[in-house]
Amino acid sequence: MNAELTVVVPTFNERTNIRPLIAKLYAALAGVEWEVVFVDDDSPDDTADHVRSIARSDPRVRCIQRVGRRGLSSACIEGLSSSSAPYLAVMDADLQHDEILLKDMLALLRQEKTDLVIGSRYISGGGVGNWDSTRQSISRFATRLGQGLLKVRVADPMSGFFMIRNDCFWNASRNMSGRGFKILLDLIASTPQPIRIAELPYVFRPRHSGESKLDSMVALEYALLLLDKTVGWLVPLRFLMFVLVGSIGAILHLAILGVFFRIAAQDFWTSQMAASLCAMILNFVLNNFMTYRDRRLRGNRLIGGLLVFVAICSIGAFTNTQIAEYFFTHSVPWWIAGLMGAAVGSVWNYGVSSQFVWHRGRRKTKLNLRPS
Ligand SMILES: Nc1nc2c(ncn2[C@@H]2O[C@H](COP(=O)(O)OP(=O)(O)O)[C@@H](O)[C@H]2O)c(=O)[nH]1
Ligand SMILES: [Mg+2]
Repeated sequence: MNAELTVVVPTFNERTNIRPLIAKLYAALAGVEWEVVFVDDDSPDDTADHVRSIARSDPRVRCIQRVGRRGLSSACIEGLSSSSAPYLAVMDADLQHDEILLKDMLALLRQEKTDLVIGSRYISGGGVGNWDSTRQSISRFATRLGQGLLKVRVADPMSGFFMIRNDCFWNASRNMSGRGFKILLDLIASTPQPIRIAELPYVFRPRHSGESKLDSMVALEYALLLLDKTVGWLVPLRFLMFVLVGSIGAILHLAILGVFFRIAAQDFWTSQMAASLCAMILNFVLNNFMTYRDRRLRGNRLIGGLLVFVAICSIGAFTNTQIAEYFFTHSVPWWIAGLMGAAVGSVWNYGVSSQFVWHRGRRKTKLNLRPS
């Protein structure tokens, strides 16, 4: 079967929604050659196993199971990248998106006058269903921010329901940040040339079963996506986050130093060591939670990561003071000398820890050395 349409569905703990969604796709896409790819981030409820068991007898169904990674946008990108169909759709697993729209979206794309069709809650005929007024206001505010970023007018750039031509996705994919939950906004902001966009209305339905995965981090992830799309070309966003976290660490460092040295009357060396250690631990925790959220260390790897991080930062701190002292003794004003030391220390800490603490996808492979 050569699929004309691939529907990509990101999943995390959606086991109970899989069969109902597939049934709805069958009904909505009768007469179309389609396939569905579930991209699951190793859900504890074994969604991926469930999808594979269905896929064994249904060639329209595929599963990508990602281990050790989380993220709605990056999951969608991986699913979209796995398709060779000319048209690609993204929709949620929980039946909140109206699958009836898929055929109309496809019909529009087939006419070749449109590159991207969005299922929109914010045009006439669309709606957000039973959201309370706070959630509506937050969503409208976030939508306005997103619209400010885009060069084209889109009523619902935060929608998670859309269909796009395969070549348009690939044109954008290299510039996409893959952060957070707003893949559509990321996609439109990443297209090298303006694309032709249409919007079709639908009403957002209540979740079929299970729970929403979106937590308080959504706002932070969204802010990061907007930052990445505005200043990301100038300074890597991770570095900005790293420096922000480092600044929080520096404030804690000073506070603890003050407590140990002035209040607890410890000697300066002991106070400074205690303050440094606390600041490094705080920095490690915050970086693990925010800067490297997508590569977060867990369990045993957390302790090993912390030890390596402390070792790297100790070298960074030593280099920092050496450089600052060198410039200071060469008549550079104290604050410029201090900043230069801090800049070199930060770049060292960032560069080395991203390689040795939060490196990307370098896994140990078990070698089977037994002769066969
Ligand atoms: N692969 C993957 N899917 C996710 C992740 N977070 C959410 N999802 C899926 O993305 C879709 C939308 O998430 P949902 O929790 O329903 O968000 P809400 O509709 O805004 O409450 C659902 O199908 C989720 O299962 C994630 O980290 N990885
Ligand atoms: Mg949902």
